[in-house]
Amino acid sequence: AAAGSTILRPQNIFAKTKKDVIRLGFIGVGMRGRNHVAIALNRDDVNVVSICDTQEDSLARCRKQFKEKNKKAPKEYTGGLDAYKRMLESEKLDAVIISTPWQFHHEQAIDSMKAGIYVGCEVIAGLTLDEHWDIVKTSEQTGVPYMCLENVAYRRDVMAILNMVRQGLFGEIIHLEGGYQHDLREVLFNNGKQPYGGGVEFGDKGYSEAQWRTQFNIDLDGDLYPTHGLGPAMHFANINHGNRITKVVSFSSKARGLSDYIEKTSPGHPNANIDFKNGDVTTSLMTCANGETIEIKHDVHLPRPYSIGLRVQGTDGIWMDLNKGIYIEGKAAKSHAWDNADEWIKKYDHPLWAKYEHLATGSGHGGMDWFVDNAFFESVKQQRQTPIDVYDSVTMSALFPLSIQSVKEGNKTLDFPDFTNGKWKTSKPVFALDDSG
Ligand code: A2G
Repeated sequence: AAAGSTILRPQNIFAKTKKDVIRLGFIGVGMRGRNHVAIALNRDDVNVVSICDTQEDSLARCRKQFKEKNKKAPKEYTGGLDAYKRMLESEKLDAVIISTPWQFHHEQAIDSMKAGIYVGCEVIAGLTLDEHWDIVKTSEQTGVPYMCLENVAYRRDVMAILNMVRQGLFGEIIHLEGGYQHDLREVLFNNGKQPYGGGVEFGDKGYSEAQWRTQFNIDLDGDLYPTHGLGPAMHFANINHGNRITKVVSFSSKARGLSDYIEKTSPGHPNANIDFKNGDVTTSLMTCANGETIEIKHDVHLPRPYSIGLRVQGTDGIWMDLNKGIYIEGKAAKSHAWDNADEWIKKYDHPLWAKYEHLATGSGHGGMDWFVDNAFFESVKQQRQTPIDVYDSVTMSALFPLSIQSVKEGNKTLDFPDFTNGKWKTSKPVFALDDSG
């Protein structure tokens, strides 16, 4: 049956009856999908009824997770890229989590929304601007919430700083920075047997992310992974909730890091001759309706320790995660000197972290993965809008196609689309303002 035609069915999301236990399915149970599976299997209010993947290796590892937790084995869907469609048709799911290669997110999310199923989708929403608009329109037409499972906004320090921003400690927000600054060389290349390093293969000869992620760095020049920086930055500036991003321009450096790495790791390997188009450092600058600027970096090809590089700056002070420094005028220990941010972060710990730390501890990325999944599951249980809604989700992701276009057109300044169609003017912030996140 054609995609989208037969999977339409009565939409349980309009039932509006709260659910004590939700029926969850997984599209993609590779490494990232299985992180989410682990969180779901720890809960009594989530019943993971089905999983879908094209690779037996991933299904086998996932199967093991259920066994180890003494949970009922999920129904498995496999056998091709369309297998997920059978899952959407056959299972009465309340929600899906999509953790597949980027090129599949858009279609899988659209089909899931058409089937009336809440979508929690890994970053990013789509490859083109049109695909981002499609997600918005389908969510609006079906009434089905779509949430980007962007986790950095739930990082403990980030939430404490958001708390401080909301309490006015930084004064009026003026400028924000962030980015994805992570040496991905051992993620993009491996020996086909292990997820990280050990060789310089990718594509058919690679394993895990190297099978698909690397090709984007060959084909596209721009910010390929904007949400870890832009997602949290958006909350500091109330983007889509009283504010919006209006313009964007991007610049990319030359691309040397990946071929240099291949040549150093495996001298003479032909992969060093590949023409990687993705510049080593891409910088995007945005302006907002309320006058703030936002700078986002993508920096994943060069040797460097990991950092998101967040900076929040207002009329009363500044925080940077890089130097763990904070300075609030009149309150800092010394003038013109950084305070250690740790004390401030402790003092302004977000109530959600204080309350749920014990449940989040041990889950991925320092616990923030628990929070993002919890927010999604709670929204499904309560049959309500997700705290990161479809507009927020596509906004943080749209820098992917926009930066590519800006770089391609000679660093042209582009209008940033208003996905909310004016609703940003009256929409109030909801993120992390109540118990469910
Ligand atoms: O590296 C990190 O875990 C990233 N997450 C994740 O998005 C992915 O790119 C991964 C590479 O395998 C964060 O930085 C929070």
